[in-house]
Amino acid sequence: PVAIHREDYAPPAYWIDTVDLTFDLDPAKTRVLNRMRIRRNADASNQPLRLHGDELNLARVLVDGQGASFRIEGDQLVLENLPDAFELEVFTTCQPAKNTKLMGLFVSQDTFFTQCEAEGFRRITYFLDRPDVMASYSVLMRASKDQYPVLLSNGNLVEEGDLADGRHFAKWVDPFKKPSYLFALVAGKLVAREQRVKGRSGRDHLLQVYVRAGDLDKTEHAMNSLIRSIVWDEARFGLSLDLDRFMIVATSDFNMGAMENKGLNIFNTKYVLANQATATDADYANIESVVGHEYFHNWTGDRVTCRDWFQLSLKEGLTVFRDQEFSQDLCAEASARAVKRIEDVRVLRSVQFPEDAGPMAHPVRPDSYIEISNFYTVTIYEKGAEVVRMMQTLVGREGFAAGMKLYFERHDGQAVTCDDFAQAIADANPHSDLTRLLPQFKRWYSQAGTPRLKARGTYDAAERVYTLHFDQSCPPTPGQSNKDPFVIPVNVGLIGASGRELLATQTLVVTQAGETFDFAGVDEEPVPSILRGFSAPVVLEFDYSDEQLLTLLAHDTDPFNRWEAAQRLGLRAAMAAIDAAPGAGAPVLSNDFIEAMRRVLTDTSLDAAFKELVLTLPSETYIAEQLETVDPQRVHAVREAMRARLATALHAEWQQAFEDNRDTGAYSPDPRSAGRRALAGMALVSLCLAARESGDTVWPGKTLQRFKDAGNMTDRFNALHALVSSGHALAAQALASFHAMFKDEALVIDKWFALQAGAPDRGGDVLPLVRQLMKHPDFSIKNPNRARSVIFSYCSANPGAFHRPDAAGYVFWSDRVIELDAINPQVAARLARGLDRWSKLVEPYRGAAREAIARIAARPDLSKDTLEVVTRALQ
Ligand code: HT7
Ligand code: ZN
Repeated sequence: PVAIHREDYAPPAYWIDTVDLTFDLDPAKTRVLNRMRIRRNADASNQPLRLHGDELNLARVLVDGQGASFRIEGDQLVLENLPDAFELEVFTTCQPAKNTKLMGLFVSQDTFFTQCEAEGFRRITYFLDRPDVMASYSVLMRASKDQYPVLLSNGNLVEEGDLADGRHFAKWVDPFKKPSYLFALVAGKLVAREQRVKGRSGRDHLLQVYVRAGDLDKTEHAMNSLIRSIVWDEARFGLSLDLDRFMIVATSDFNMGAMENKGLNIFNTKYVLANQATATDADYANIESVVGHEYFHNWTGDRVTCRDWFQLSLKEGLTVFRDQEFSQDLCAEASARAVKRIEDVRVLRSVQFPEDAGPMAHPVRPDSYIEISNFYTVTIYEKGAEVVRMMQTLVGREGFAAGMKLYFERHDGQAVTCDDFAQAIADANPHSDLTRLLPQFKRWYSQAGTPRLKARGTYDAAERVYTLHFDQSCPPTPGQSNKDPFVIPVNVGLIGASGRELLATQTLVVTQAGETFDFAGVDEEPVPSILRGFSAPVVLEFDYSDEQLLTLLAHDTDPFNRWEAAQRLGLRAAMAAIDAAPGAGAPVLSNDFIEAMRRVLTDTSLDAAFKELVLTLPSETYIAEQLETVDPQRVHAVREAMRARLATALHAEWQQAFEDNRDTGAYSPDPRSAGRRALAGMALVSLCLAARESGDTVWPGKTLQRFKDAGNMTDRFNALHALVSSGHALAAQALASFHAMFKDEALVIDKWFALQAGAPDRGGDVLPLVRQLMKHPDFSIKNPNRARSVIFSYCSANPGAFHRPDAAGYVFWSDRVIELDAINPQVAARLARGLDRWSKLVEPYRGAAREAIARIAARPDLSKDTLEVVTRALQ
């Protein structure tokens, strides 16, 4: 397969102004008639028209109503000797029922859906399937009225009616020009929750959330989230809904979370359906942020889109930033905002940082790709959002809003680049550091890798001056051996030894490889609180003493750095235990650390959600990232020992925490109640773990009772999790009753599978269990959610069970990648990322992992998705 390079971008040789599509929908063979008005691009060189296609059966091609000569070259339909402007009619068929890739037009539970981003439209019809070709669409759909009573597409319904033979039709016209990746169609037996709302300017909108008949009682939260999103975007950025009708449709077969098709968002059911009996607090929060994310794309993605797919972060990084801000702004309390920020940073550091250090590392604006689907990554999304966040830090919140306004004034209706976005933010803030440093700042877009920021401090008591010195560097990444310095906004405050804040937050802008900053009028030797709020996506190294970290944990006014201090202490303890000779007998946690955790757990001024985050030890993947070479079993054993120690040493406090937070009253997913449930759940896990060590049966019994009595899914699932993760005998009974209770709720059954596949390994028991789960009648590898709940939960989220000295986990993984690749290459390629960090492993894991990757790479007929991932892993 050939790589596509950003530098080779050229405007299209033709423009497509209008597209009139007629669909005769049939699962076995759908007929698509595509009439386009096309004109030559006067600015481009004179070339043939090359339309993209993928797995289409071509029946007819007419130019201006006449049979035309054409040829098929690979996947392209090529026409030559065309007039400057003409009508092209292409008639094709496709087979939606056989479409297991879930790209293009596919069938899920007897309903037609489309997924066109990034290159799925070419699986529906021949087209210039690239985001800079924006056209006006009209869509005529015809289908059996009985089987497909609801017919939806983008824009407005302009006509509908009955046809002969029990068929009916609907015609939709989208008032906005759009790229083909935003096209959508849905046809099936669906019902909708509806709500009419008025925008700030008084415009009426009809909002609809479409689901299958039995799921209507699970749509209230999604609808409320949509309304909150509309209100927020008007208030924060002055951006209003531009459509009369905005629809969300849920499908249980979907490769990703959701898709922002203009006016017709298609969602994975996981991010729509919720009621208190079936969804956890985390599900509620995810639904709110994904509904927000897709809605915000209406401006950042749909109204202003990407010139080419290298600019993907233009819409994704910016829209993640917007959904993160939305979720934070919905928090009534500052502490809840901080909790959200910590959660976002946790994802960035435990998933994106490893990506940036591995074989798939790429800049936020990549330079090349083989398969664009492989670049829907945490770097494009989450690191991209951090780049936008740094811009906001450098120009201020108001300045950023002004920059957004200018961006839309300049580029509404256009397909643009990351440069255009950065330029608009800078131009709206002419006196800002961002504008002064713009070319250097844009290295965040062009250089991959996570910068290291080494800081050291000196205090001159006589002069009352504290000096902070920074050195920055960035490790090499594939294709980029040397990096130039980044612009790094570093939020800093100073704390006195007794906990008094000596200096409130200031933003330092580090631009050099080495740079020094002085703080005058500092009365005592301070503890620096550096990178407050995680103001830049860097690894900060500072040689804190344990006492200094304990001071920050107890007193920092910045909640992020309070949490960070505990993470540093936990990480330090883990590293020391990993370095110590196995069986040396040294305690895995110091008394100071345990006492600090006791103080946090009993501190009545702290929110439960914050306590839960502080008491969660750094993850195994995060610990592994800090090591030169990784023995995954050692990392797992050490972390488990640390968890067990915290569980037993704080037994009385866990009991109290459970009692204090066990009852949250009538269910509401608000951050405060959710935080209390999270802490009660963590307490149960700890109490069951401690019971395992001591042989006590009281807490497992109480946990089973709580599982039975729970009034909401969060409490029920947390109790089940406590039994399963402590390996208690009562877990089997609870698991069986959970399955019986929720056998008709697919999303809950996903949780049931995931919990078991992700359970701590005891003597190698998880892999046989996973094999058994794959034989369960409810398992289907073709359904991405189900495949993720079993296979990904084991291979990508259960390192202690997956990294087996006998390599059986890796063999299982390679078998599944190969199996999935023939069904759904996008899902397979995600799974194929599971051993990205193989080269850090110690033997025998390293050699076995390499062999498993090579085994996949050696398969003939591998999709380019999976081939790109495994080839890069082996380089
Ligand atoms: N923009 C959407 C991307 C997406 C996607 C990409 C490839 C294959 C399937 C997909 N489904 C959705 C998602 C988003 O960021 O909003
Ligand atoms: Zn997105």
